[in-house]
Amino acid sequence: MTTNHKQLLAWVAEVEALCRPDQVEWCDGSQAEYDRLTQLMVDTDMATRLNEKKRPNSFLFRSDASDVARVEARTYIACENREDAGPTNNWIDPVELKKTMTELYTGCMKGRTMYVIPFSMGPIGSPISKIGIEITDSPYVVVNMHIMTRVGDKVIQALGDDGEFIPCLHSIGAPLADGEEDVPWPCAPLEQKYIAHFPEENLIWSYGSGYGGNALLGKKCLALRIASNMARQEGWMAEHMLILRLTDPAGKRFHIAAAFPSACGKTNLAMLQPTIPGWKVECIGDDIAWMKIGEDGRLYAINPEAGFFGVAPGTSMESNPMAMRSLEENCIFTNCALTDDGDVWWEGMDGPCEHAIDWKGNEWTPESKDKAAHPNARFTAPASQCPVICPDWEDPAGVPIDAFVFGGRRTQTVPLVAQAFDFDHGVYMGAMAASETTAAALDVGQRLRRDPFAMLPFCGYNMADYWSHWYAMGDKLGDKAPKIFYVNWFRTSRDGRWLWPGFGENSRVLKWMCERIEGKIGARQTPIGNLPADGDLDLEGLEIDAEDIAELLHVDCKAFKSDLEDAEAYLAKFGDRVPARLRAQLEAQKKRLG
Ligand code: SAT
Ligand code: MN
Repeated sequence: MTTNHKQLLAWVAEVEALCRPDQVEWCDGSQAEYDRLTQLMVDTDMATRLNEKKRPNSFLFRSDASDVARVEARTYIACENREDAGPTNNWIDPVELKKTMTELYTGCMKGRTMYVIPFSMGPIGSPISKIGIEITDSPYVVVNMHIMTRVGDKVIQALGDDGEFIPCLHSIGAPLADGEEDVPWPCAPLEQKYIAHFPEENLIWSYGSGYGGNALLGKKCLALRIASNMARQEGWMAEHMLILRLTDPAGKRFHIAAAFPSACGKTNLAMLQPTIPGWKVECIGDDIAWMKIGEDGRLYAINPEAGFFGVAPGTSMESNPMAMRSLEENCIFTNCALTDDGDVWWEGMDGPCEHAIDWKGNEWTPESKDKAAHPNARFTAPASQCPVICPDWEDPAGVPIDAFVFGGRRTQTVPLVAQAFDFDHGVYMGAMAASETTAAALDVGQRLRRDPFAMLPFCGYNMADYWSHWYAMGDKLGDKAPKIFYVNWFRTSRDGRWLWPGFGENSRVLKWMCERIEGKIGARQTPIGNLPADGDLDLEGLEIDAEDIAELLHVDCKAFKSDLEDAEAYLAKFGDRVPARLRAQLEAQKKRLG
């Protein structure tokens, strides 16, 4: 299919002239294209085809050991004024960055094919969707984008001759000299990696990495960093949230959007199998929500993605059977281990593994010092393969959101669940969210960090302005605004044991939220929010010590008080851009804690 879109043709020609690939291919999104490219990568030893009997049409990739996760220190917001990026983003002057990156891009695709990928974030034709064009020299990116987004001719058609698109330029940054042999995972050294966003022109430039959110530019770069900025300007929301539908035994539906940092169990919650009889969860999305106010004044959400890019280690029939069943065929695995019978394996998968080739390509046995799969090993799976995908997951109108849930990984202090007193207090809860860091970004170290709304690495503008935008949305939504909750599945006892069983049992907490939304039950008011009163949480059939429950629902005012000092210092970083309403919430919290 050809296009007459002048601006698109001009941009592609300009990039071709700069990057000098050997050839240019426009991606049509077809199965034939997917099959041809995966075969090409098998033939050039970039990919391993898995055992057709065990996992049909699926492939394993091993990345370079230096290119295994998002690189936050190399991720930039390049806008004119540093203050507009704010203290949580790496800022560079756009003119300077363009100069540096233009030099890097010059001739960077030599010896390679340049792929032009037209993609839609969100169902094609939805008023909430956006079109992007990714140019990349990585066939791995092309096949992942096939799964993660809607790719090809249908997008070109929707774009027409003058439709709006977001240009996303990506190069692995590894040109090939004449006759030079390629490596299985070409990429550039760390100091040449740049994941750059130009929010003033809705432009993305990424160089040097082939991994995940650094390279699949529709995901974190477009759907969060650039989209969050567009959303603020246009009056909608782009959030790092899963979306699920919960149906109660009477058939009443609730839609929940929940924000947790990377690798804190969003995929598990999105596909949860309730342990309480009669309740059902269906998945709409596991990572990103785009939300607009509908004609009835409620907030409607779509999942802009078409697949799951999930953390493999820890995923099992026990922890997430619906994810496991989504992975049975047509999937891409990255940095998992390869078993002797040509299948994938990772730590925490059901059943042991006696021998494998690890993610680095070395022999591995349970005695080996290293892990078989990288802690940030990923699967790329079509969302349509999930057995509990919601029948309305591609509804262009989206689903009406009843509740927002925030949370993180906190082994101490934070109780199992608390409801915000009102929307303003909920924004305070989201803004003050903190989490122990995970392997999804390895360059940040292992520690507790504030991660407001789980957007710390993904908010494309000043975080304080983002909080103001939340208040503005709350005002527009008025009494139709979703109710707000804060959860923590990760509390441990003094001897390091998980206090809450998690997984399917989390449905008990969701049920409590629904009953609160419906006004069916009261709550115990505490200084930090409304908690389930004794007997409110449905614990029937669950074997759990009364002491553990008491601990899980205990509010340690002393610990929260000492957290306040840190919260104040954190807010101070944003100076006078912090909305007065957020400061007022902090003061109110202080008073309540006494
Ligand atoms: O690599 S990604 O950024 O897509 C995954 C994540 O960190 O959530
Ligand atoms: Mn994520």
